[in-house]
Amino acid sequence: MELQDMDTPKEVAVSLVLVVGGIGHGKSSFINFVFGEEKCKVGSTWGVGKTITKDIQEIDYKRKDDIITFVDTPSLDALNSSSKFQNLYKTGFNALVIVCSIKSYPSQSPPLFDNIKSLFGEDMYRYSLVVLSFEDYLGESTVDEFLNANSTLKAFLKKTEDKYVAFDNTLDKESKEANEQRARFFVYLDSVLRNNEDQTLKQIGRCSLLCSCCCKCWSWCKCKLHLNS
Ligand SMILES: Nc1nc2c(ncn2[C@@H]2O[C@H](COP(=O)(O)OP(=O)(O)OP(=O)(O)O)[C@@H](O)[C@H]2O)c(=O)[nH]1
Ligand SMILES: [Mg+2]
Repeated sequence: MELQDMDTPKEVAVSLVLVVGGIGHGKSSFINFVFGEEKCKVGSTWGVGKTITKDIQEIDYKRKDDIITFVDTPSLDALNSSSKFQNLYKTGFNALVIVCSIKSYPSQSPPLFDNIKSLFGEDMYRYSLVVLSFEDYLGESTVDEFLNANSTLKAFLKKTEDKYVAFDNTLDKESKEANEQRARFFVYLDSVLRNNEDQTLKQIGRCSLLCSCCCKCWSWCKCKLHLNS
């Protein structure tokens, strides 16, 4: 090894992973579970529409060769008006973890997926993986049976190439089952990160000139030449 290599600190890759989902679907609990300790505030506001997480919170998960920065989020409405979120979105996310509660589905979740899609656009699928939280609510049923009974959700998951993992946030965090659950999640997360390499899910600005490509499809300019940024 050259002396120069020893002096230069190794550059560590940092991936920004946004965790989104409905109020009370277990976003913060999921992050705590991954870390194995309480990093984010958790609480029950079942049915009253109030979010416990008031603004976004970034927490670094250090691995041997890289760092994953998980971003906990409040409700989607609050998220959209958060300047911290808007700044991160301009930088771009390496992955999107959508937390969808088995307990609340289907009463809330179809509009939830529509809202997420309208916030992030069609590009989101290749960055997305879904955590089906509250797996403990399945009781004697299997995840496959649950998905077969919920075709809208099944169709959504198909668009992510079936990147989903059922998750029980109430498992003993030290147990063998908990480690297996974490490992399953990281297999999917790493596959999303690998597939996108240097690309990120980022906000595309509005075209200020209404150039020819906007006029053709009447949508946001994707030529990146005329962005307000
Ligand atoms: N039984 C069960 N309870 C869960 C699970 N995940 C979360 N909870 C509980 O659900 C409630 C809401 O969890 P949070 O993690 O605060 O949910 P959140 O999505 O972060 O909620 P907001 O920040 O309010 O949007 C808490 O009482 C958790 O203990 C799960 O997998 N199973
Ligand atoms: Mg929360």
